[in-house]
Amino acid sequence: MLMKYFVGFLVIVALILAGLFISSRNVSQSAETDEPKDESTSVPATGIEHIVVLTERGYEPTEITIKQGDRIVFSASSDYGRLHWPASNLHPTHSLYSEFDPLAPIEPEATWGFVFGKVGEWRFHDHLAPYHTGTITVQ
Ligand SMILES: [Cu+2]
Repeated sequence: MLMKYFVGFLVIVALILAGLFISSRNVSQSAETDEPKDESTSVPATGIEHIVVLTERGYEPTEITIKQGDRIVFSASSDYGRLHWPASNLHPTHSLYSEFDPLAPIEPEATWGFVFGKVGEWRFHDHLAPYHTGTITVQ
């Protein structure tokens, strides 16, 4: 009699595990199909990195031309000493290139890197000091 309950218990555990396995597979499959099909955003990274520094005088350089798939690392100079937040225009929504936005302030000594997958001329600003602006041209 006990054995019968034990077998029943095992069957239930097996069904739960199977259900979890199937649902986790469905989640990962739907995540894959939800990926953007836009070719401009799925371009492989080139591995080339550029540095743009925010200083008291603004971004240095203020204009930079890079290749599609290049990465730009945004940092703040030691004299700047405040939180920084590079982001796509337009302020405050950052809607022109919404992925180009760390979505949170960056610590003064920390950097934030972004791979530019979309060709275009992208104007940007510091979200916390929006009078500091620049332009990134992606070819
Ligand atoms: Cu902004």
